[in-house]
Formats: sequence, C-alpha cells, structure tokens
Amino acid sequence: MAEPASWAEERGAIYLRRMRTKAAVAYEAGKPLVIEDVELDGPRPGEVLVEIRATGVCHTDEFTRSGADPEGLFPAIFGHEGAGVVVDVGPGVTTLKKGDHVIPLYTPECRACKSCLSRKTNLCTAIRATQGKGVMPDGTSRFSIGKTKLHHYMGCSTFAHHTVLPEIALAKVRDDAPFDKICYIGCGVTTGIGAVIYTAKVEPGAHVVVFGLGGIGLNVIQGARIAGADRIVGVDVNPAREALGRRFGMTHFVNPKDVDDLVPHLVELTGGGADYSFECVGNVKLMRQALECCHRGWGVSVVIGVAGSGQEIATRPFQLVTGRVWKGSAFGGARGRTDVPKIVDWYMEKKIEIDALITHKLPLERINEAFDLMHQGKSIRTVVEFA
Ligand code: NAD
Ligand code: 022
Ligand code: ZN
Repeated sequence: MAEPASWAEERGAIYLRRMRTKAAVAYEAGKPLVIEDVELDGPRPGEVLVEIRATGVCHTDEFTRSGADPEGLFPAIFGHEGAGVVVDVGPGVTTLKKGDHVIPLYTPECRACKSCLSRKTNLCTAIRATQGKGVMPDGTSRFSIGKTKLHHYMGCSTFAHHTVLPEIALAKVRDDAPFDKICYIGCGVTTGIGAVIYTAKVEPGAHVVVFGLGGIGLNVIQGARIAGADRIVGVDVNPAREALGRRFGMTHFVNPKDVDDLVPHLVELTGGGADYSFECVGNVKLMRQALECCHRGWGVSVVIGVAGSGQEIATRPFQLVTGRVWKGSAFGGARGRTDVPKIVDWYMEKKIEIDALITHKLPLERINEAFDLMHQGKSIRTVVEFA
C-alpha cells in the first residue's frame, strides 16, 4: 500500500530529527553496562521524545542484565523507573506537549483495548507484543550505535538521557515535583502502595503481613498505614530492615531466623490469621507461607515478587477450599495515566514518604555500582540523576 504524502514527509522530518544522547548500554548478559553516545531517532506518529532527568535502578533491570531473564534481549538500554520532560511530540499526539513533566509507564493505559475497557485489570494490551520484543509499536527501534540497533526495554529505556515512548505509556504529572524522588513512582512506590489500595483494597482495622521489607515491601507498609490497617507485621531476614519498617508504619517485626515455625507465629500475631498478606521477595516458599498465614474463610494473599523463571508455587487445595484467596498484582494494579499523577500529588501533599527510601544517588557513569549495592542489601533504591 502506498504511503500517504504526509506520512512520507514525516519520515523525512524524522530523519532530520535524529539526535545523539548518552546512555548505559547492555551489550551482553552478565556484563557491566557501558556508557555510550547513542543515536536516537525522533518521535514518529503517536510517539513522544522525553529527556530523562532521573531514573531508579530496580530488580528487573538487574534480572535481565545478569542473564537470568530468558526473555532478555541484547544489546539493549534498560531502565523502567524514570521521570523527565517532554522535548518533542510526533504527529497525532494530543495529550502531551513540549515541557510537560512525565513518568514513563511499563504498563501503559490506552483506554481503548479490551483490557482497559473491562475496568477489571490494569494490564493494557495495546502495545504488549512489540514491547516484549524490545521495539516500538511500529516494530522498529529508535536507538542505534552506527549500524547496530539497540533494543528498548519494558517500553521505557530510562537508562538514557533521552528516550522515545508511545503517548499511551506516559503519565503527565505536576511540574513542581522533584524528578529524583518521583522517578520511584514509575515502579516501586506504585507497585507497593497500589497492591494495597487497588489490588487488595485493604480496609481500616485490617491485620496485614508483609514478606520482604525492601523497595516494594516498605511501600506496601506505608500503603497499609494509609489504608488504616491496625496491625502491620513485617517479615525479613535482614535485621537492618526493622527500623525503616517501623518508620513506615510496621507495628511488629519478625525475623524468620528467630522463630521455629513461622506460619503459626504469624497467625498468632495477627489474632487468628492475616486479613491480607503480601509477598514482596520473589521466593516461592515465602509465597506459600504468605498464603497459609492468612485467615481461614477470607484472608487474601497478594503475590508481588517475581520468581525466577520456571519456578512453581504449591499449597494444599484445602487452603483455598477453606476460603483463602491467592492473587497477583502487576504495577500495583494501577492504571498508569490515571493513577500515577494522583500518587505524585500524594507525595507532594506529604501523604506518602519517598525520600528516606532513596538511599543512594549516582551519576550515570557509575550506574553499575547500583547493582552491587542491590546485591549487598545495602540500598533500598539507588537513583541515577542526569547532569
Ligand atoms: P529488595 O531486594 O529491595 O527487597 C527484598 C527484601 O526481601 C529484602 O529486604 C530481603 O532482605 C528480603 N528477603 C530476602 N529473602 C527473604 C526471606 N527468605 N524471608 C524474608 N525476607 C527475605 O527487592 P524489591 O525492590 O523490594 O523487590 C521485591 C520483588 O518485587 C522482586 O521480586 C521484584 O522483581 C518484584 N517486583 C514486582 C513488581 C510487580 O509489578 N509485580 C514490581 C516491582 C518489583
Ligand atoms: C517491575 N517488575 C519487576 C520489577 N520491576 C515487573 C515485572 C513484570 C511485570 C510487572 C512488573 C509484569 C506482570 C505481568 C506482566 N508483566 C505481563 C503483562 C502482560 O502480559 O500484559 C510484564 C510487564 C512488562 C514486560 C514484561 C512483563 C515487558 O515490557 N517486557 C508489565
Ligand atoms: Zn521495577
């Protein structure tokens, strides 16, 4: 089919708008990222060019970098927890303009696909297939070095000073919010708080158990506090996590290493079982314990942690027959373009806290140190700021 003249003109314009930008490139699984000047093509129809001002470094970036992710594509530019400013918009973009402050969304919100229209899930399917293949919705990549094309990552690629995203994968946020804090809303904050509010719908007075007090679990704790939970029990093998947990609303701390039988202990602490439990580690044994510490008849256990590829969960069906419910949550069940701007408002109104969770800051040149800090259990979140 012949392309309309205007589209051909656009393609000419796109070529002229090619730019260079600095990015951390993953050439090979298991190798450190390499800081490079890369070429970036301008936005095509429905796309937006964003200058990334700050990005968090999250587990999934490391999962893919390390080679443990069987779907990982190389070479690629990772990063999915960013915040920045719109620099340019492609043809047909109506909801964003130059200068708007935005948070990239690895879970987009098209508001038109079957999933978005169902109101039953936040897992928009509009661009899912191409996103998983590391390309834009038209099947091509905007990033390259010389003749080598680089893959996009989770539709975001925030480990680049500039990146291109579909309009439906950007949440417009207020422009007085600090990039080095709100980038964390692009994944961790929304995942943790959202799992409590949107997925579990925790009600006042509830008894909650949280497994894993890291970048996600601590946000589950503050979500539970906002929801009015009465008891919030935190479980972690790292004793250093107790203090932060308490600061965020945890009322009881359990180190599994200090108790003989964890599940009965948690049932006792919650006065008969948790109304809600959250697995925020990615360990299938903990997922079972999280389900089984729930209250008979109604307890709901939410799986947030991403387990290693090929792993399976187990329990006796009796656990479900007697009324416990097992569910999962992706991006906290949040609808990105609708809910992310609200969460930024909550931060600016001091309803939620972020600053204490950003334990480290690095320039892009030192991004590999963020993975070391993660492995050592020293960081909650490392944020990379672009100069
Ligand atoms: P993290 O490393 O910051 O925190 C994990 C915590 O679990 C640590 O404090 C660690 O000490 C603790 N832990 C480890 N083993 C334990 C055990 N056996 N018992 C108790 N505690 C234990 O990681 P994070 O950033 O909080 O991420 C947690 C998980 O959530 C990861 O699997 C990540 O991929 C996943 N995640 C899922 C989504 C989603 O949308 N579903 C989004 C973001 C992250
Ligand atoms: C973010 N995650 C972990 C740490 N930081 C994370 C990983 C995967 C998902 C969500 C958060 C996730 C849950 C369900 C899906 N994904 C599938 C969604 C669908 O098929 O509709 C997921 C997502 C994006 C990608 C892969 C898996 C990707 O872009 N490659 C949301
Ligand atoms: Zn993440």
